[in-house]
Amino acid sequence: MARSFERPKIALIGAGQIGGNLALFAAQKQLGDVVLFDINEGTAKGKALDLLHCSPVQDFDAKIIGTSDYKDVAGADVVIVTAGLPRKPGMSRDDLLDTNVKIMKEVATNLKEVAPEAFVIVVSNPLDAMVYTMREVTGFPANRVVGMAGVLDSGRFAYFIAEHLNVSVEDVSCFVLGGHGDTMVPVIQYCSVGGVPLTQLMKEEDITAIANRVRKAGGEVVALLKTGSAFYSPAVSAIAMAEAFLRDKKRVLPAAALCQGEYGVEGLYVGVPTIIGAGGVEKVLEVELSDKDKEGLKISVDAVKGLVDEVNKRIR
Ligand code: TXD
Repeated sequence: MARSFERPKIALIGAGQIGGNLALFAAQKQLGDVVLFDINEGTAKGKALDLLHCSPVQDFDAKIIGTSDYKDVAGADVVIVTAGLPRKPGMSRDDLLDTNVKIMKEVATNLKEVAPEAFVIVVSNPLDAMVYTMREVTGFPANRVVGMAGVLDSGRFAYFIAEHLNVSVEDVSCFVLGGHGDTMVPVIQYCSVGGVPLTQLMKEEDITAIANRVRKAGGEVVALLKTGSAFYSPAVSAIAMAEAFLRDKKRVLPAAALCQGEYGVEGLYVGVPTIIGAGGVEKVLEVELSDKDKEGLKISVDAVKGLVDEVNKRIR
């Protein structure tokens, strides 16, 4: 009896701007079979069919289905959640909380039933509050519920540095800590270019200007697009996390992980350096921080706590 080499099953809850690109990138990397789920069934089915039409041209073998029925999500190995409203110009990520916490609760309730063993990557905003909601409602272990923000914010940080220094993005290493909002903390002391500390290559005022631009980079895209928020960069960032899990890459990636004492944080999801492999979030890395970054992280954690207090009023 031939063994069935079943491909991993990747469920994408939300088939919108980010969800559609998640499906394309997952298929192009042949990470597994894809289920595109959306309450708007036509969007899910139409994008799935369009993506299948790409497969002969791009030589990828993947089953891709569109659906609005959670039965099709059953047994997913990885679930990436983008269900929810995106920002419009003038809106903060926090403005989305009221609507998106209801959506997150609905998605989490269904995932608990149909995909109880999945590694869940939450993308929806306000990110730190939405991933907290996912974990609270599913009751999944902390290592199997994570939020995507740090890979995106650190990518933005790395790009601006590479652009300023006119060097390859491949040689810039950096990460961002804290909440996915204006209080995020680009950690300058650990940023390097080809192994050279950034502070030896750039003036302080230029570094500060880039750090500030990173904090506002999402809003910069929203202001230009006017109809929604960034979607290519969040999609590739979530795919990097899914790939680290599916291929047990033990990637060291910044991600919104549950802190249980690390950085003096208890019971909140905030952006921290993590190791992601087949065990999901296998470890939260606690690094030494300057007093300035410790203070910045505290401010960011306090902002996340305020959002989580609002979530608890709505899910308890
Ligand atoms: O770094 C990050 N984490 C952020 C996340 C980066 C950029 C955008 N971020 C957030 O992702 C954004 O603020 C939104 O909260 C989500 C999704 O953004 P996207 O741009 O993909 O939004 P769309 O295009 O509106 O897609 C959302 C889809 C849409 O097709 C809806 O029909 C669907 O979500 N939706 C649902 N699907 C399933 N179940 C429910 N209840 C539901 N409600 C809406």
